[in-house]
Amino acid sequence: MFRLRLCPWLRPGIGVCKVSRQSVHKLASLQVATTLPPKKAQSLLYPFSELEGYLDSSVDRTPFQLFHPGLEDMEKAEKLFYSTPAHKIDYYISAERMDHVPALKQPEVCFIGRSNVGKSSLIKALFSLTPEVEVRVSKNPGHTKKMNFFRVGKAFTIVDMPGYGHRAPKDFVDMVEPYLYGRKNLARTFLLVDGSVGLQRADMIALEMCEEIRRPYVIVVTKIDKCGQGTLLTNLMNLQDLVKRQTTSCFPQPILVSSMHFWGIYLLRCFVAHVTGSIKLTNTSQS
Ligand SMILES: Nc1nc2c(ncn2[C@@H]2O[C@H](COP(=O)(O)OP(=O)(O)OP(=O)(O)O)[C@@H](O)[C@H]2O)c(=O)[nH]1
Ligand SMILES: [Mg+2]
Repeated sequence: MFRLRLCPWLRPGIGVCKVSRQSVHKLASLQVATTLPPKKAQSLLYPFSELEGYLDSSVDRTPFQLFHPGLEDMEKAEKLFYSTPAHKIDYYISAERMDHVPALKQPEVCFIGRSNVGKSSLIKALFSLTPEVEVRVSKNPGHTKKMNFFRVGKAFTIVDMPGYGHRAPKDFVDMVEPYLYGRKNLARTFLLVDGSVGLQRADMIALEMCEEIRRPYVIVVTKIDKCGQGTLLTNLMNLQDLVKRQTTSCFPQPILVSSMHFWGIYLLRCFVAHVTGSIKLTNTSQS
């Protein structure tokens, strides 16, 4: 079912490959993911497919599969996540206030969410093909204190934000709100919600903030490995209901990920590449 052309820097069947002094995670690339048994590969590439069977037949599946890129598009996107001399991926700068934020022309995407929801881990997973890019994660909430900018060549920038809620930096609102309102090149905000615990009060406040800002944003459901499928499905359906009833700027499809197991990482890379205009999709039902 899944067949990819061989990338010169990867050999199939080899779990870990060295592209730098650091090891690349065995599931970082599509090349390896697609050599797994079809069912496993399917759930890595399209995590919603895993849950679909548990949904009542009356539930409309369409909103969950609006963005459903084919392998060719995911492969195109993945190439952007390899650092080369001509396309360098690196940590650029950290900013505490809007006037410290670098003036960059390329489209930008940012990741916001409660402290500990998995923002930095998700960016680390996106960059797992370039492990020399250091993205710091911690089990202690409130770890990321500044807005951290990572450049992906001249294609786009990814911004890791501090979290809100428990142990958030006290100037969180002063730091993040002006950015979300004022950043001209912001192509998309990704609002992360922990799929294993569902929507919390702090998530509702963030969602209201995103609605007030009226710029396009997407909900990413994190840590989907951390709970049973029943819990995840309940949390997902509650979220979906809220998105349908109470949002206007939110993309109807929540993106499901596990940074730990790489579920959904390939699809999210493709989404980021797409919304920043870095690739032209050949095969999806919607942009
Ligand atoms: N099981 C599981 N744990 C995860 C996943 N993603 C992140 N974690 C764990 O969640 C904790 C917080 O991860 P971070 O990525 O640092 O969270 P953050 O949102 O950046 O947190 P702040 O910077 O404090 O706002 C760490 O212990 C991670 O290992 C996941 O997909 N699955
Ligand atoms: Mg962080």
